[in-house]
Amino acid sequence: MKKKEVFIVMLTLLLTSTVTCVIPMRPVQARKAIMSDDSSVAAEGQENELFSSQSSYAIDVYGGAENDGYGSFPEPFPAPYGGQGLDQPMDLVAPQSNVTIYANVTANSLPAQQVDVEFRIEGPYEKLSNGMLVKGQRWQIWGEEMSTTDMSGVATLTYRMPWVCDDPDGITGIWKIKATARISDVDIVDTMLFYYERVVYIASVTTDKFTCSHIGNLVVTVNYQTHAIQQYPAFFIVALKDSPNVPFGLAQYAATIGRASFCTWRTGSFNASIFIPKWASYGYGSVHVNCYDQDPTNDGFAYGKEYSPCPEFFIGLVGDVNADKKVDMKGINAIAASFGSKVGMPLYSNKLEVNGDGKIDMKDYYMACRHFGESYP
Ligand SMILES: [Ca+2]
Ligand SMILES: [Ca+2]
Ligand SMILES: [Ca+2]
Repeated sequence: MKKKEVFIVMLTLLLTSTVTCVIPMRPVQARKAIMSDDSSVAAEGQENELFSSQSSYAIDVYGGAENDGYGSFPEPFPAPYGGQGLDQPMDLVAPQSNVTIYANVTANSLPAQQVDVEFRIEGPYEKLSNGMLVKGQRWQIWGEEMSTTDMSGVATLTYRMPWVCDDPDGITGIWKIKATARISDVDIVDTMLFYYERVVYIASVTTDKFTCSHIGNLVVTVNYQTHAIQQYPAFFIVALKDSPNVPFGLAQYAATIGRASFCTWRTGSFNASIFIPKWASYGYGSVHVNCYDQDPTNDGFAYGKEYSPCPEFFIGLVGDVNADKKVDMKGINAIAASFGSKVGMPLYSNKLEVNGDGKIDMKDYYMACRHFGESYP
C-alpha cells in the first residue's frame, strides 16, 4: 500500500469512530425538537441525513419539582407534565421546592455530548385577558447557569425556588426557563413555562344563612381551584368558632385535585354541614377553612394560607342585630339607619344582616319585625 493510500484509510477510520460526537463545521438552521416517541419526525430526520449534507440540531428542556414529594409521583417528571416537547409547559412548582431541569441536545437525532447549555430562570409573568404574557411587577432574572451535556446528550440543572420575606406571594405567577445551546455557531433554544404558586387556592367560602340557631346546622360551601397538571391529594378542614373564639364544630373533606390545562384553573367545591351545639356562645362566630396535603393529625401540612377574611355568622335570635339577646326597636332602628347599604359601603355592616345576602334592605327589616319582642332565655 502506498503512503497516500495508508493516509486515506487512517483518515476514514478516524472519521467513522466519532459518530456520537459529530459536530459538522457548516452552520445550519436549528429545527424543532425531536421527541423520542415521535417516529414520524425521527424518520424525517433520517431522510435529511441521506439527502442533505446539512445537520439538524435540537434541544428539549423538561423537568419538574419535588413539591413535597408529590411532584415526582408516579415516576420522575413524566410526560406530558414535565414539559417534554418544544415550548411545552411543565407542572406547577410549590413554594420553595427543589427543581430539576434537563436539556436533551441532539445532532441528527443522536446525543450531542459535551455541549454547553445555558439555563435562564425568570419570572413572574402575568397573563393578560387576551392571552399575552407580560412581565409582572416583581419580574427579574433569578438564575443564569451553565451545564454541559453528558454521554447521553443531557445537561442537568438543579436549584431551589426563592421565597422572599417581603410579600412572597408577589413573586408567584408564571415563570419561564429558557435553555440555549450553541453548536457550530447556531443557537438552539427551548423554553418552558410553569406556575410558581401554592398547590391549591381556596377561592370562596360561603354559608347558607347568616343567622342560625342552637341545635341547628350551618352549611358551608367551599370553592377551590388549582393550576396543578398532575394529581395531588388535598384534605380540607372547615372549623367553626363562636364569639369568644372557641372552636365548636369541624368538618373534613378529602379530595384529589389536579388535571388542569396550563393557564386554566381547575375548580372544585364541596358542602360541609356543621352542627351548632347548645353550648356554643350566643353571638358572632367565624368560619375557618384550610387545605392540607393530608390529614394534619397524620402529619399533613397546609398547602397555603387560611381563607380570609373568615366569613362570619350569627348564633342567636333572628333579628337581634345588636346581639343583646332580644329583638326590639334598638336593632330595628339600626337596620333602618343602614337601609339600602351594600357590602363595601360605609354604612354597611354584616352585623346588621339578618339573611346575609350582602345588603341591608326590606328583607332584613321584615325578618327582624317578624320576630319583634322575642328574647333569649
Ligand atoms: Ca420542552
Ligand atoms: Ca337586640
Ligand atoms: Ca340582607
